[in-house]
Amino acid sequence: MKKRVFSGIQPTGILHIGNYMGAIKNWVSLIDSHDCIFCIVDLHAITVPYEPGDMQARIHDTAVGYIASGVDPARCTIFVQSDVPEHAELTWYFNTVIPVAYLERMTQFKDKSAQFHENITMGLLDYPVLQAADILLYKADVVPVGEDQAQHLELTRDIARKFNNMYGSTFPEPRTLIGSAARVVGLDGQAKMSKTLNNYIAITETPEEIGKKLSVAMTDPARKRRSDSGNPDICNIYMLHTLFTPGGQQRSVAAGCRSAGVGCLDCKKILAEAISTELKPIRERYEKIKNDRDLIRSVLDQGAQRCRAMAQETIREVKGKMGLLR
Ligand code: AQP
Repeated sequence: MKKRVFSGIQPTGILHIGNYMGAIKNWVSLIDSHDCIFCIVDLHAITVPYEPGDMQARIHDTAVGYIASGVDPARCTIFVQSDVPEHAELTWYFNTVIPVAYLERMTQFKDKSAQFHENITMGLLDYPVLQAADILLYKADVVPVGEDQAQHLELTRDIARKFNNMYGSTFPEPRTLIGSAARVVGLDGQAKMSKTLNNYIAITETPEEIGKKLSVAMTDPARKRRSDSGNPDICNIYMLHTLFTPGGQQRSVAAGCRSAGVGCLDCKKILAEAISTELKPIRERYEKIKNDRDLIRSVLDQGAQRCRAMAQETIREVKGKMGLLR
């Protein structure tokens, strides 16, 4: 039996190189060795203000982005969270085992509460419980995510443990799998690269667009003139080189920055080329399938069908243990 992998991304905008390097590339590496389930988590995306009229287009674009990035639907399961109502049902059962104080401690809740302080919803507080339900509904063994999700995964294990203690052994404690690109910083050089912060390079951007965005991106702030030597260790552009640029070229960029032999503009041009090379096949696949509504519908329908059957089985077991099954 293959171990099961579960992970997901919110349909909050076009996928960016942070999502790709932090999560999706890892997903693709597990696709043949594991039973992989990849979700488009629309119920999470409605925990902050959003435009309902855009939601279906965003779900479509996210599915296209997954497939274009190498998440081959013939070798894994892709589905939309709200197509399987059992996610919300299991969340409710978990709400009865997890103390509110655990949720109030979550860093993402604190950050998003500050960002959306005019209406901090119950859904925003409950976000990590829904995430735990996503993962445990399928009894996943491994969850590949970026570093920002590590705290939520710890909470998922807490919930599994508490449920098992209260009602008997039911859920495994899933392992967090964080890849080498644990936290890709945005082009502002400060915050995590993020769809809503608009500090990203999308996986579909052309070499020209990538070059333009990089040309105004933050570098080592202490390097003011071309003749100043720079410090690649604190430069966000160099961090991106470590993810995209081949080793030899990467080392010569770092040495050139330290000796002031390579200026920031040249360094950014090399990076733009390296990112464009990595994204080229993704962009080409994206263009090829982006209007194929039948393909996307059939992938998501098949995924929902498989997941619904698995989810119903877990819910039956949970209801039985909680004394809710007639
Ligand atoms: N900058 C990042 N570096 C590494 N990993 C990242 N991930 C996101 N940004 C980075 C990983 O991508 C997966 C899905 O993220 P999500 O869309 O569900 O939510 P998010 O983490 O909040 O991503 P965004 O882009 O920041 O979305 P918005 O702006 O809508 O909140 C996760 O595995 C995450 O770790």
